[in-house]
Amino acid sequence: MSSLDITRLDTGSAEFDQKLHQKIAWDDSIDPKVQETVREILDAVRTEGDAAVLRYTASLDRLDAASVSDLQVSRERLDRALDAIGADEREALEHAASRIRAYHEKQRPESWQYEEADGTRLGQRVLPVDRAGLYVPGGKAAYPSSVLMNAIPARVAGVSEVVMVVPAPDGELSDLVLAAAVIAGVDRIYTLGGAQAIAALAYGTETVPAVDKIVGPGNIFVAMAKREVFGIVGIDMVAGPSEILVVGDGTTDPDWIAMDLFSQAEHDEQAQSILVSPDADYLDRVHQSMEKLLPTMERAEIIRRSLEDRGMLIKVASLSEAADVSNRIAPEHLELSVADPDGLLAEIRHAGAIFMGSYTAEVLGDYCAGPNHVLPTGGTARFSSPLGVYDFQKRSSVIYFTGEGASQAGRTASVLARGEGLTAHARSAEYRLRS
Ligand code: HSO
Ligand code: ZN
Repeated sequence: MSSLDITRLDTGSAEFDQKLHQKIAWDDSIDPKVQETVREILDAVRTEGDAAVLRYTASLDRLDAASVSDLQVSRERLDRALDAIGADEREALEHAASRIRAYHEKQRPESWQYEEADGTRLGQRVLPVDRAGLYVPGGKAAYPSSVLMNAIPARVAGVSEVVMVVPAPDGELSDLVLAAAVIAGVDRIYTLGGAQAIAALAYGTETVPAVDKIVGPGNIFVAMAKREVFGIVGIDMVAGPSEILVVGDGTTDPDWIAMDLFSQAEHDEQAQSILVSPDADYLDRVHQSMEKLLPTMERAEIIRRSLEDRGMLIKVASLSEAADVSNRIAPEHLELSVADPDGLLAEIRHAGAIFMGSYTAEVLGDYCAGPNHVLPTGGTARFSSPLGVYDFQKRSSVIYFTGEGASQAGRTASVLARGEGLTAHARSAEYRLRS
């Protein structure tokens, strides 16, 4: 049995606060070298368009093309991808897509309007952005599930065109990613990656259309490029490492909890997995399960590093205190693996997604429950929400005054305008007053 050195904390101990803080913190400082490189690339694509995109794609992805339109994935290639994947994979993608679609349909906000006695009408109109860009990482971080999670809400929102970019280093493309894109209803795909792809989507080039919003995960260059173009276009978020916090009262099989913690840890070494329980014995039993199961994992080394660097087993005095600890962390994923999850839910204030009871493992939410798996990380669940239909829409206020209404409101506007020393404002209102 290989020993696993995972941090044990007790909320009753004097150094609990400080140790918790240390473990939660992660380095999100901006590397000036990355920023400089990214700014150079953004600038080149903004001023030179396709030519710069082709140059960076040749040098960084070793992918030569005569024109950017040659980098658009053809209909035949997409059909080949659909044929190449297994029937079970195709069915699973379709099943997941339909559940994700059904859930997101419920999110569609309605436009509204109300009328006052004098005929004044006030409303809010909700409309989709015209075009959305979806970044999909290449290589081992290319998750077909993320293609579904990002593209489907855009489609449900009514976005007219969804453009996807995915790097194809040396021409290599994942059939599952392409199949997911077709099933999710992506309109066109370019094999582009890195900051140059983000630049193309943000500024537009002769070939790649400029989009209004860019979503999707990526490496530090992509994350930095998204930060830099924010303001010219909207972005979803700049995500940190993924996290899970499990609250366990001892009712769930320790092997199940161990594997739930592993499922987050296997994403990458910086991912964070935390178990909180009022039962010290249970923490021991889950720890033993982890030691037993770790050698059976394909990604054992990543899991070990993640758990030893950032993992925690926290002993609390009660389930209420577990809720307090969770609220302080505001985890991306929270499993309430307890006998009465509904009772405990009432005490939870901040979490990206909440998984209720022993059977509801995070993995179900990662793939096919229906809710989005793009969630606020690093404690940002205190003020932000899962990716959703609303991220691909914007609101306009609609205001209609009758003569009567304008006369009433105009008096107020005129007084306030004169108070601000803005005479044109005041007179614009006063012209419309009825004596
Ligand atoms: N747990 C990840 C999503 C994911 N898991 C994709 C597997 N594939 C972040 O929520
Ligand atoms: Zn996952």
